[in-house]
Amino acid sequence: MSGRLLIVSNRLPVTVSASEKGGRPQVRASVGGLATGLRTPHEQSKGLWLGWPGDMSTLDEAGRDEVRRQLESRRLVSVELSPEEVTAYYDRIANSVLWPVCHDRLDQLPLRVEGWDVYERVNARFADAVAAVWRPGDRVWVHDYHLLRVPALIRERIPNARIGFFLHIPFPTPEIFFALARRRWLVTGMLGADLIGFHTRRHRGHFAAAVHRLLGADAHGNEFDFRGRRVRVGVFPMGIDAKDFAMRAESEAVHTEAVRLRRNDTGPLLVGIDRLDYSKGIPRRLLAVEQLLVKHPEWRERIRFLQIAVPSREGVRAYRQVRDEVESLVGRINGMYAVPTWAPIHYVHRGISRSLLIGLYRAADVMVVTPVRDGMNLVAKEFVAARTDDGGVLVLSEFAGAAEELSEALIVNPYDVDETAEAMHTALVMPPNERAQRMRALRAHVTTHDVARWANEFLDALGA
Ligand code: GDG
Repeated sequence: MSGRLLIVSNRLPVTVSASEKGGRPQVRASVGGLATGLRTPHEQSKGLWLGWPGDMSTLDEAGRDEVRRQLESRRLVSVELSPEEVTAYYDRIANSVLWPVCHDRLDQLPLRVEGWDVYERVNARFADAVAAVWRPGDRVWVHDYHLLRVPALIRERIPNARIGFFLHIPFPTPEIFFALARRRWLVTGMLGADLIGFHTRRHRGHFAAAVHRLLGADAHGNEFDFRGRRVRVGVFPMGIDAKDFAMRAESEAVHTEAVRLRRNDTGPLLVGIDRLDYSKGIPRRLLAVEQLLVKHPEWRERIRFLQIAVPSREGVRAYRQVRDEVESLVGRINGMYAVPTWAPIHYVHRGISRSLLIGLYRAADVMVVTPVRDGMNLVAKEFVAARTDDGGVLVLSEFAGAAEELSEALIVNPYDVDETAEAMHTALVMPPNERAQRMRALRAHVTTHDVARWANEFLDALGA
């Protein structure tokens, strides 16, 4: 494929850390799914990646210049935002309005929504940055809910640009999406693209229905005629770098972690790993652990449930509330069932290292992934990729995008606490041959449908 790829995402795939004593600031590559998945297309096309480098307000002018130089050497273009812009565009609109609506949580909407003007201004800044570097033949790939207006804003500046857009979170049913005062404007923003991608058929269907009802445009197959252009909508379930997870899972460092986590093999280990977000279903998951102890008392003083809850978006009130809720449930359940030598729930409110993360995937007897709504959920796929030993059982919510693909998991309705508890029990007593059979089928899927394939399929479709 000729031409460069211009990737546009809210965050650049790096973390900038200010040095303490006026030395040089450090720019380090991030390890997130998007950063990993797009690294190869970014390298191969000799293209550019445009995004916000993170807060640089603690750096002086020399430090900022140094960061810009380091970014340039990686072909990264920074879109710098003021702290006020970040508060309005990122905290208030993206994370406090778009995120809850796309995860079916109208109850989390602020009573008064303010900041759309800043959202538009920041999206225009991203579009300007693209227009400043775009050359004929380039393809542009815009990512996620922070940048819903960017495709149309690029289209205004470069009418013949080839633009792709991918939504990493769910597109909700129109009944919920229509709660947004700016619904038509947002959808029109996305329709500036030539190709719009979703993780699942369901999200694509919701989007097509919303477009039809808001704009009267009908999908012909997977295409719309919109303002004299053809806009295609497609399903591209994102994968992970499965080979890398498998390789690390067999490394010495991970093995050591896994052994340490199993301690003296005290009993079965159930694990949950999530950003501490109300979409991830952690409170009901804790109730399911409690229910497991009530309905199957034989597990008391035997199982351990370890929940890693990575701090997230702590500036947003709803996130402080879910944290309080989780911590009070952990306290209540442990208070009720713990004995001096054992507690059912281990709760860690902190990010962990990658080797501990993969060590946990390896040590878990049961991985519990029960979001009440999730675009895809990469943790479920990473767990599967790491289980080259064919061990472990995945309990997976039907409301994670991943459930459309991972049908050999034990699929549960996370709102049904009793059912989730029963699935945990089934997982704990599953015969080894059934466990291995399910895991092999899951791993075959995750390995063949990896993140490189995801990026290639999207870019092939965009190029077509
Ligand atoms: C959004 C959508 C969609 C987690 N804790 C630690 C850690 N992680 C890594 C995991 C995984 C990633 O973070 C989380 O990805 P998810 O997909 O599970 O969830 P979101 O952050 O909500 O992502 C989601 C995704 O975008 C991609 O489109 O799947 O539905 O919500 O890679 O491994 N990594 C380390 N320490 C931790 O403590 N090192």
